[in-house]
Amino acid sequence: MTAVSDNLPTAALQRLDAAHHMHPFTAGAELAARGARVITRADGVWLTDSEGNRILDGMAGLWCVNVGYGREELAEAAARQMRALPYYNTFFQTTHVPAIALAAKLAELAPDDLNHVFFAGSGSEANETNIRMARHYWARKGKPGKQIIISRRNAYHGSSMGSASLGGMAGMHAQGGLPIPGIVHIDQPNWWAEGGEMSPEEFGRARARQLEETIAALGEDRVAAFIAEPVQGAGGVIIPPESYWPEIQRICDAHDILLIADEVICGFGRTGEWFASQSYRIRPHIVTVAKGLASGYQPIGGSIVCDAVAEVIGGGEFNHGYTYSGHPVACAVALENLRLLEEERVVEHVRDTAAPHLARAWAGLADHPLVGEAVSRGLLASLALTPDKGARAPFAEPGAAGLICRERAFANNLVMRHVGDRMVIAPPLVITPAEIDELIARARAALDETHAALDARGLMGAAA
Ligand code: PXG
Repeated sequence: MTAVSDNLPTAALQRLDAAHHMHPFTAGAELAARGARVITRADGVWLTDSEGNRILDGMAGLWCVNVGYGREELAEAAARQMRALPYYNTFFQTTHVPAIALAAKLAELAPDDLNHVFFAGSGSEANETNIRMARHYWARKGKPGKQIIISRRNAYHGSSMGSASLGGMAGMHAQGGLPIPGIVHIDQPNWWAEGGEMSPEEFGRARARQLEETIAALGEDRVAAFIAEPVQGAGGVIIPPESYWPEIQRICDAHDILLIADEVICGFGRTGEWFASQSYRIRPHIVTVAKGLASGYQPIGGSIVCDAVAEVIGGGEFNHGYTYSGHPVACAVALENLRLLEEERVVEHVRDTAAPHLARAWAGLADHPLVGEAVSRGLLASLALTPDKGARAPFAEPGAAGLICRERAFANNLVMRHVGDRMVIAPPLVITPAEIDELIARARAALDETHAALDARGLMGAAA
């Protein structure tokens, strides 16, 4: 067989991909027929494909390349660590310098008494850890009945059995016998789609109070924890009303349950603070991290744990861990990534420059006839597509508009994702104001072309 390299023609690469590579969250046969786009290189916020197109990556890979592509420092950090110590475990009373240094750095960056880190290889693994840790915590506290974890519909917490059960994606629960026992879901704070006649603030409080009602119905002595993303990412960048998080915090404090903030997307500058828990004034017991921790240059995740929980868990043996918990190369790259974010003041760039610029420009898309709301928080932004802005109406054929819009964005060399009929972006944090303007121009072109396609196909009808 010829060596597979980017010297092969695109069609040959696509044929081999279709024959042997099973893609996540993809209808394989359909993709095989059409051929996957082959990405070969990247720099800053720009991807290059095998046909030589330059594509603006409005999604930072998969919400993770915070520091941007092409950073030599991260390649160097990986190579240095591979030469010194490519692998060692942290299980049997051993440790190593990259894991020590990264845990200490995360304790310094994370707010309040979040001073301890349990490492994992991904966000899914970290949330598996959180399920076991929260349940084990209460068992060690003499309350073994506190086992239920409350989560939300349309949440995303990962794709493994436990983490997908925490998630509230109906399509995922429909495959493979999910959810696992002991997970209960409440409704999401998505005002645009579900707020009806309520004001956003009334609605935010009402949705938060579902947590209190659910704790009461289950019994406080059966509930271990509540888990949520500060801003839902994969659910469509749902930015909660300002009233939501203060009410959730009050309820968690009042009812003696753990609060787990899943910051896999929100962490490491995405919202203009190191952690979204800081921007929303949330005081979690456990914070899930992954993605931006190493800007996607290495697979790594973890749970940042408060003193009180770490003390209880550490009082005995916690029978849990992964071969790659605290992988030295991943830790070394994460540390170097955090150094770049800090020294180049990337979080301040988001807060003071990029996010305000995006907020203004993105809000301007709300004048487009297809756009029902255009919202952002930091460098997370979304559009609700609608056939009828005034009524906040969904399309009669849900998802078609979003899919067309994603394809039109791709055709304009912009990666913009769709979640049903919401369009979302989360660009690298190093994006410049000029690049944001370019992103908006391409998004607007995609919206215009989508509108024309929907009209031509008779798809502008609202759901009855
Ligand atoms: N929590 C959150 C909040 C996430 O967004 C995970 C946990 C799981 O992380 P890992 O590293 O196991 O993938 C995520 C991941 C999408 C999409 O389509 C989003 C994610 C993953 C895959 C696809 O938006 N988020």
